[in-house]
Amino acid sequence: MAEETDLQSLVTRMREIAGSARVRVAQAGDAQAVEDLRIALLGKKSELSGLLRLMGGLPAEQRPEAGKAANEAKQEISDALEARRSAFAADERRRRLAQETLDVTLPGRPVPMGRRHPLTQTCDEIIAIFTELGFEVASGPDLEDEFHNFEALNIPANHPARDMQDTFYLAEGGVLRTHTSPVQIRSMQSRRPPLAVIAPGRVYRCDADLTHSPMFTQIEGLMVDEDVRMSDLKGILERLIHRYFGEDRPYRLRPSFFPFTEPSAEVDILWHKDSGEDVWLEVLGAGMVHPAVLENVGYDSQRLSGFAFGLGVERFAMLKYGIPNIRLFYENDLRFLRQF
Ligand code: FA5
Repeated sequence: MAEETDLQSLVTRMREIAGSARVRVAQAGDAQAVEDLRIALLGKKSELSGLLRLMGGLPAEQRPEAGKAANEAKQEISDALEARRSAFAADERRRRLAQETLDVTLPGRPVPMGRRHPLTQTCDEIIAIFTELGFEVASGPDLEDEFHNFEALNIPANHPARDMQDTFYLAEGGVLRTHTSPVQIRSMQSRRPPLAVIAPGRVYRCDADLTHSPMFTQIEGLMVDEDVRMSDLKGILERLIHRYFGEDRPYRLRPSFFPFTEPSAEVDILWHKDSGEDVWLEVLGAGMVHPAVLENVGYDSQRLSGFAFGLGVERFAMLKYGIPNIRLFYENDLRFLRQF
C-alpha cells in the first residue's frame, strides 16, 4: 500500500482478504486450525488490522465507506470461522455419542431391598392372631429381678426349677430373664382383670444345640377373668396352631409341669425331617395360672382364674419353614434371610 491512502484500493483489498479468508477457512482440517486462522485473519498482526490503521490517512468524508467495508470484511470472516468451528464441534459430539452407545434394553442395576427378619415376621404373624381376638401387647425388661422372674411365679429360692432353666445371674444382682413369664406378673400388677395380654421378647439361658440357643424369643400369653377354664386354653392354642401351621399339621397336647401353672401342659408339633424321620418338637408350655401366683399379685384366687402359655418363636419358624438349625436365625447370612 502506498503512503497515500486510496479509498478504492483499500476497499478492494478488504474484499479480497475476506474472499480468500473464506477459502482458507473452508480448508481448515480441525478445530485447532480454525483457531489459528482466527488469530491470523483477525488478530492485531493481521493484514486487515493493518488496513484499519491506514484508514486514519483517508479524508474525513471517505472514512465511513472505508469503515463499512472493514466491518463487512470482519463480519464475513467471523461468520466463516464460526460456521467451521461449530461444524467441527458437531462432528466431535457425534463421534463421542457413537462411542458411548447405550443399550437401553439392558436390565437395570437392581437396588437391594431390605426386609423384616424372619423372627420379626414370625412374631408379627403370631401377635396378629391374638390381637384379632382382643389380646393387648405388653412388654417387660430383659434384665429382671428375681422376684418377677422366679418368686412371684411360685419358684422359691431353692426350688429345682431355678436349675431347670440354666440362668445367667448378673454380678450386680438380678438375672437375664429366662422366660417371658415375668411379664405375666408385671401385667397383672399394672392392670385390673379381666385381662388378656400377649408379650413378645428375648429370653436367655445357658443352653445351646441344634434346637436350643442361649438367647431366643418367646411370646407369653395370659388371660385372667372369672371362670376362665382349661377348655378356653385348649381352644385358643388350637386356633393358634391351625392359623399358623394350617389345619392338617399334626400336634399333641401333653401333660407337663411348671411351678406357676396347675394343671400344666406342653404342645408338640410333628417335624418331618429331611432325613425322612418324624419327630415331635416341643413348641410351648402352658397351663392354668397357679392360685399362688394370683395371690402373689393380690388377686382373689377364689373369684378369678386364668390361663397362660409361653411359646418358642424360633421353634415355630423352624417347623413352618423346615429350618434344621436354630443358629441360622442369628448368623444374618443374607442367603438365608433372603428366603423369607
Ligand atoms: C417356659 O419358659 C415357660 N415360661 C412357659 C410357660 C408360660 C408355661 C406360661 C406355662 C405358662 P420352657 O422352658 O418349656 O417354658 O420354654 C417354652 C418354649 O420355649 C419351649 O417350648 C421351646 O419352644 C422354647 N425354648 C425353650 N428353650 C429354648 C432354647 N434354648 N432355644 C430355643 N427355644 C427354646
